[in-house]
Amino acid sequence: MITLYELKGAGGRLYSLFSWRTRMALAHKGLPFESHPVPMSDKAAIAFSGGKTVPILRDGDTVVRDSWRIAEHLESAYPQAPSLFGGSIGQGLCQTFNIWADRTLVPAMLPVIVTDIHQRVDPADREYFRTMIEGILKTKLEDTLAGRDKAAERLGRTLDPLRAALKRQLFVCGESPAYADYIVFSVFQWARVMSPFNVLAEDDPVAAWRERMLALHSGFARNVPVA
Ligand SMILES: N[C@@H](CCC(=O)N[C@@H](CS)C(=O)NCC(=O)O)C(=O)O
Repeated sequence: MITLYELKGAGGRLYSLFSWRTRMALAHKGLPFESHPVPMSDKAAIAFSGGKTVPILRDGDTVVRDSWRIAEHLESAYPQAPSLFGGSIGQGLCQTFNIWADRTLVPAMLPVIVTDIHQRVDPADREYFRTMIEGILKTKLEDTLAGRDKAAERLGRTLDPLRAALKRQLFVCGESPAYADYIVFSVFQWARVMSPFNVLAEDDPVAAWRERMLALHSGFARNVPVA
């Protein structure tokens, strides 16, 4: 039995962006799992993992924390199921891409949607979330909201290379999706679950790709509570 510890938002929203990478990886491998959502401030609930963040995967007797390490675990523990990386070169390249996404794409999306996230976290997490995020962004949430249009423009520029790639191929990984697609998708699913703000224009090739991602694995990511 596989259990995924992730974040519990208001109204059953599952908003941990890193956990979406794991969710999609599990669906890709065809592995059933049980979701165990916890409030962000409840560190006692995840103390067994030795850390303070989700996702955490419990796979039989094995506990793995950190979305990248979980992807590596799934790839090596379930080699017969569809591959997440397509071999060792793909795995190395994908790790580089994972770091790029975490340091470039995630910070570009955060100021665009953060005030909406704050309104939709578990009510018990409101103050915890505000303090944490204002510390990271070094601004009050209200000031971040005032700068949203500029942040959305910055996000648009950050997406440029991705947009160019998705004009040439259907998925980040080429003809069919794999883990690098799930890395990027997690950022858009985070936005979709927590924010009504339109982060992509309808005619954007990235929007068409997002639709393809939502259709995967029998609409696995489409059919969840959203903003
Ligand atoms: N590098 C980690 C990042 C995990 C992470 O930051 N998770 C967030 C939720 S998406 C979290 O648990 N934050 C809790 C906190 O900062 O208190 C991964 O890829 O799993």
